[in-house]
Amino acid sequence: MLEKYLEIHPKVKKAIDEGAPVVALESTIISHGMPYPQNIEMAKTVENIIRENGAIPATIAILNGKLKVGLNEEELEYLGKSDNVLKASRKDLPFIVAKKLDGATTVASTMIIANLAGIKIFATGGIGGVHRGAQETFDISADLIELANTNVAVVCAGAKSILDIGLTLEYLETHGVPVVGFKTEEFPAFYTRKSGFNADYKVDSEKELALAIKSKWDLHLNGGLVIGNPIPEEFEMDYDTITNAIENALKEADEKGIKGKETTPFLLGKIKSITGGKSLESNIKLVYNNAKVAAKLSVELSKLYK
Ligand code: PSU
Ligand code: MN
Repeated sequence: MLEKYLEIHPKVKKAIDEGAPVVALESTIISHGMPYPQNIEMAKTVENIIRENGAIPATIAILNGKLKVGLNEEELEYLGKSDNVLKASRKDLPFIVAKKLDGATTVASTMIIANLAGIKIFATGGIGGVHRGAQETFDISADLIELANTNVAVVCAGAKSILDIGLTLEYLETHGVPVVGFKTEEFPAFYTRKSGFNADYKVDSEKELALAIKSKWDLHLNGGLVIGNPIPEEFEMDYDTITNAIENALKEADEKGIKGKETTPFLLGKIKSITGGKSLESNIKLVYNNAKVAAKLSVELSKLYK
């Protein structure tokens, strides 16, 4: 049945069937999270970093209505260049598939498709979360609900302060999603290493983390994990610069009445222009750092499942 919908790249399929390490990657970050041409350069480099660290990359997207797991260069370039690629979260999947459209997958929909394909580890930049002012707007990313339900571990650089980090962590706690600090006590804040909030657990190695992930799913504790891997110090942004940029971006989004799925891409674009591209540079570097940890983690996890 699923074959009708799912198209797994032969190299990825072989790795999954053999229980070899595979890392899923999202495509909203390519189509809506970063500008051209840096997005394509980032997408290709991330895949190479995963290979260099012993795993097979599987970038996920929807092309012509097919759920694609593992893309070729041409497909990556299309996602980075085209204006016809829709931002696809859980709610969008059925329509993009049925209408044979193209969609870039968010954390939520990448988790769904990775899980259908049998991939357990996923690397990205940042997760969606509870937005600031959600008490009024109810803007809570579908990523959090997916993390509550779908068995995929997500390596990210924490949550940006365009979100309410405290409320995001509360939401995850309520839904039983472990929030892990990779070699840190503190949950990172994407552009900066510190957020002022603690992770639930600090782990010091990929192996230690793999053991906890396997235990979770062995115990039928369904749902994902959030692994917060701080941006390397040398690429971290100045706290005041980024805070100021975020405040200004939020103010402009409010004035322009930006809502719903447009919110995150709008804020990211604004922050980039306010910081003169510095935020984009940090964003790219932290994704590379997450790809490395995710690849090593998938190597450790695959040993446990052998
Ligand atoms: N954060 C980033 N870059 C991104 C996103 C989040 O730094 O590209 C994307 C991810 O795909 C994430 C999505 O899943 O935004 C969340 O969107 P929303 O808040 O509309 O659920
Ligand atoms: Mn939203």
